[in-house]
Amino acid sequence: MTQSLIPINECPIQIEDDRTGTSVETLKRAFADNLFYELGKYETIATKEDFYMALAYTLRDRLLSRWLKTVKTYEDHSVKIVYYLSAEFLMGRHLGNSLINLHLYDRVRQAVEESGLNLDELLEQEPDPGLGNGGLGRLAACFLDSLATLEIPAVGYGIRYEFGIFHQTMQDGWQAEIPDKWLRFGNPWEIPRPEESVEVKFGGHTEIYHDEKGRERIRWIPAKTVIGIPYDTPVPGYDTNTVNPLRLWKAEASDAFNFEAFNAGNYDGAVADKMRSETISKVLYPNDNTPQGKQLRLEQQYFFVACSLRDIVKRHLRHNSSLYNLNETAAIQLNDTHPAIAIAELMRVLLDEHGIDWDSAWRVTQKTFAYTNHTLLPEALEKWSVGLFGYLLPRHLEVIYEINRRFLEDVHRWYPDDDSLLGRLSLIEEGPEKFVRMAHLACVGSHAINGVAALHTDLLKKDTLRDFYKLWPEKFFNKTNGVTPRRWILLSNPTLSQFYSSKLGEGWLKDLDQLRQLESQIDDPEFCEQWRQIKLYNKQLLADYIWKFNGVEVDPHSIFDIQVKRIHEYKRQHLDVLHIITLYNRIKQNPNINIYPRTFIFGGKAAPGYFMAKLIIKLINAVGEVVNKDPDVRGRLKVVFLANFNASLGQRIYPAADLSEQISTAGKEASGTGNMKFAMNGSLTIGTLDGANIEIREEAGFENFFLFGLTAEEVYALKSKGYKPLDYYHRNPELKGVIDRISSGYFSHGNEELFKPLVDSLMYHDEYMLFADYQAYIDCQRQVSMAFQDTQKWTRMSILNAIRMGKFSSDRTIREYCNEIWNVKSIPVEMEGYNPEAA
Ligand code: GPV
Repeated sequence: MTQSLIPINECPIQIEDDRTGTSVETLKRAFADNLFYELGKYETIATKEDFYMALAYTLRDRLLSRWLKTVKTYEDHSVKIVYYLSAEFLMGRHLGNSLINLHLYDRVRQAVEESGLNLDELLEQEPDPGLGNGGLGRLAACFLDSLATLEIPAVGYGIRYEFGIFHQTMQDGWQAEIPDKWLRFGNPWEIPRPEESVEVKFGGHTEIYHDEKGRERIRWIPAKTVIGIPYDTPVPGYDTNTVNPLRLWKAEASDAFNFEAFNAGNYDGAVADKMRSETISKVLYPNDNTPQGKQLRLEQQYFFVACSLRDIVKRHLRHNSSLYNLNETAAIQLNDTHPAIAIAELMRVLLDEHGIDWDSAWRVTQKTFAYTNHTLLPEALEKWSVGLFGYLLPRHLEVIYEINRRFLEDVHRWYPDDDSLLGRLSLIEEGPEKFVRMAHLACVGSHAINGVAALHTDLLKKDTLRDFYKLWPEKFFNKTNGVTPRRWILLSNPTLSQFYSSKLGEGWLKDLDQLRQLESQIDDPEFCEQWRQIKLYNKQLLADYIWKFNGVEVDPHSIFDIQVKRIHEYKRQHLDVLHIITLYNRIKQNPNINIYPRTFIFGGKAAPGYFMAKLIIKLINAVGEVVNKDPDVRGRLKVVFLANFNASLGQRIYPAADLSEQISTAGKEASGTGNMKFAMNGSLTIGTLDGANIEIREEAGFENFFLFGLTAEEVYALKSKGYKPLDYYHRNPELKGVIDRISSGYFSHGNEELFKPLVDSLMYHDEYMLFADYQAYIDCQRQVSMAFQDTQKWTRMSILNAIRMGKFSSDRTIREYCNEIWNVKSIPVEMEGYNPEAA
């Protein structure tokens, strides 16, 4: 008999594996073990961060078994994989989400409590990974959640920015930016994979040569090499074993390159160049809906695209002998044009590195890519100067010119009499300076083009991309956005979720349409009363937060009227301010006027270089300072700006809202997704006929939505006939009173200059037509106040909004992409004896 190393009776290994087990006892033991071995701490010297980290490792362990089984399942099946390429992923905190998706929330809470700690406090320790600006980046994160939940093989590819979106603080009512050092304490959710690093080339020139068969070929002689190192973060599905990777690339200098420079005696030069290479993944550009034509930004785009494509091609070639059938194993989705350079890069790889002929390469490329457009703002369409492009990516510029030559030749053949069409469709914008139009590249290189809400897709067809629509109507799709109910209902609003589950079971979390079954209870007073209690409770929690962080006391019985989103003129936060000042002026005129109490809550970041957006933040704070302490107001109006709006703060805010402000100029907001999060949590919307508002209104019922303002068509018509904002100012005394109040310096300690740029821009241009919509907005807000005072009516509208939002689950959106664009199927991941519920 062989002697075992550890006598069996003393063996410390438990029957239930400490890395996968999910009983409370095992979780406690694993938590303590991770604190000791991963953090090198014991209880009495550990900080809250240490405890958070130990808990994060405990969850990561439980993700790993599923993750590896997912990898194995996909390898065995050699399945078709969705590759979601995005410059931004706004994931939000991981810990709470893992607890939810692994069904471990209650048991981990118990384990943590029995360890003498508070779970909510530990959850608050996690830095919010803010690798995105706003809706576009958050959409990518919701999509990854739905992909894993629907058991679709998928990889998210992006950049591991060392600094994500800046941290916003308030200084004297102005926005101040602080760097986001989210990696300071290390990141327990990621696994670096240096063995899978890839090289990315930049600059240099191209040359012609003859290959061994005597064929003329082109090769790129680059000037510099950068290394991309992948960092993988597990993305678990809800209530499945599927765990897909989010693979983010970090840039490092190539040793080979430095070595040459060192040997040439240029040590400090080599070190400087090393830093320059690493700069590529340093920082997220903080612009939303306005591209920055900076060289570094183009370097970022090409960097992550080149790394990702190399990875995709490598994975394909493990099971296939050539790349002619790449489109059978890969569906690559371009999240806006930021990764559109992938079209030229794949062509280069197929042509130059694999010797594939142009026509075959182009066929494979078009079948592999699909493109999502996220904006109608003309100034937001990316274009790169041909000079810069050719300097950084000389071979890609050649490829783009050749794509364009062949494309325009086709167009000329199809429409021989329309010469201006060629100029409009060209991938190159002509003029004193030439530009590469990235949206045009994305359109010609993809088999599918989609907008993100019905109106947006219509306007793309009619306006922004109309010439492409004329060529290829069959390429156009609408894919109305959605958001994940796991984060945006279950995690954000546990009280409402428990209420739902007590009535319906948990099926609604994977099939949000099930909430409609609750419509049968809408006349039950008990049901409605509970609904009100839940909302009031959530409002109280937010009121506590506001007291803690802003020092402003707000009444949870007042209307919580909330606008949170990036600050942008087209989103019209300042229209909301015009309403506040209107009410304030009415009170000043007659302090005894009957005004229902309202709390106006704002949140959102301004791009650091966007002067007008920053001035809007200052105006909100300035108005708040006056209104909040004016004794005539008697607390009936409160104005609060919550600093540093991000995913985590959103989770606190959406459940507490009564009124959701979705007031963009019609035709400007592609979809909006905050609108969906509010409505799902029982807010009513005051909104224009813009983006997904239109579809929200259709689902909720017209009578349960506060609609106002010009339609996109009316905006267009009014613009064409000549819009004169000043006429509105002169004809509307209340509007005049509001503007004059701002101009007088009333909100700026007598300084008449401070808000002049904002006032002038409204009076003399008003690009976004605030004045045209002002009266309709004010009237509609009066309807809101009336409706709120009819408690039963309001409750009914709130319930109907929440339970009719099934369409806006990102699960629905992803199913549509899978069936209509990607042509992929679910592949369940089977785990023997592995049932988290039963454990
Ligand atoms: I382009 N969006 C964004 O957040 N950043 C951008 O740079 C661009 C678009 C947003 C749109 O503004 C929203 O309307 C939309 O809901 C979101 O993308 C997701 O599609």
